[in-house]
Amino acid sequence: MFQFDVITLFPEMFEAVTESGVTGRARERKLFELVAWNPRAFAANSYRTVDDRPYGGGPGMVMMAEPLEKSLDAARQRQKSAGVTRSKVVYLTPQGRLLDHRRVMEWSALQGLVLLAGRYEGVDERLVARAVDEEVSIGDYVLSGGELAAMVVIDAMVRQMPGALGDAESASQDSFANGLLDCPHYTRPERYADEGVPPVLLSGNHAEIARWRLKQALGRTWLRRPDLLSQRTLSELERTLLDEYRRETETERAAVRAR
Ligand code: 4FV
Repeated sequence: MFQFDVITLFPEMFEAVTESGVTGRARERKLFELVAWNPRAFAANSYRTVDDRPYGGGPGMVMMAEPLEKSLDAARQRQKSAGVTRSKVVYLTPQGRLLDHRRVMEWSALQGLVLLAGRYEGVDERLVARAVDEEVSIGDYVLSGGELAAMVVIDAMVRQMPGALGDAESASQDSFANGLLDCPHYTRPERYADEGVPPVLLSGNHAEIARWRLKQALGRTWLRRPDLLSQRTLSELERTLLDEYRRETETERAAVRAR
């Protein structure tokens, strides 16, 4: 059972991943456990202070090192007593390296993760230097707290756990599992807003359908995320399919220009 511990001033927020959907079901199936630690419970004074004004002045407040370090110690101790030997402390911050599928798969090989969700302007840097293994960002924008980012990590990881997804669902079909964006999807009705469905998908020819889906995934990755293509070597078939897609796209564009 994978062990998640989160350090957060808002433990109740994590009900979003523990009480509903695929992740809620995975927790019921004991694929993972999540324990939240509130630094306020480790505050040194009766006011349960966990933040203070920034040295050097400026707006906002900074989270104090001590309540966080005590929370992290308790979380690490719990994981140890749960038999976890391979775990990491991850601080969710815009200053971190961008989260991607490769890192999710890397962490999936661990037995536990301790996720530090900050609030205010951030966390005292001395705590980060002492207790954090990795700083990770979910994107170049600023949230009001690290909780949503921590839940993004938990959701992405739980999907990779064997037994988390029903057989109808499979993480292997996910975008990025093969380093490409996903192909388009269609369902009933066969005609919607006077638009049909690509005929190959109604053909029942599974080889042709798989070929079409791979071609669409390659083409959309080429159009929308060429950076992903440059990180990947294409097979002979994939090169052929992408060339087809590019030629067809060029033909369509020329037709539009000619109108
Ligand atoms: C964030 C991100 C993020 C910064 C200040 C919390 C906020 C506040 N975390 N990816 N983007 N964190 O915006 O991970 O404390």
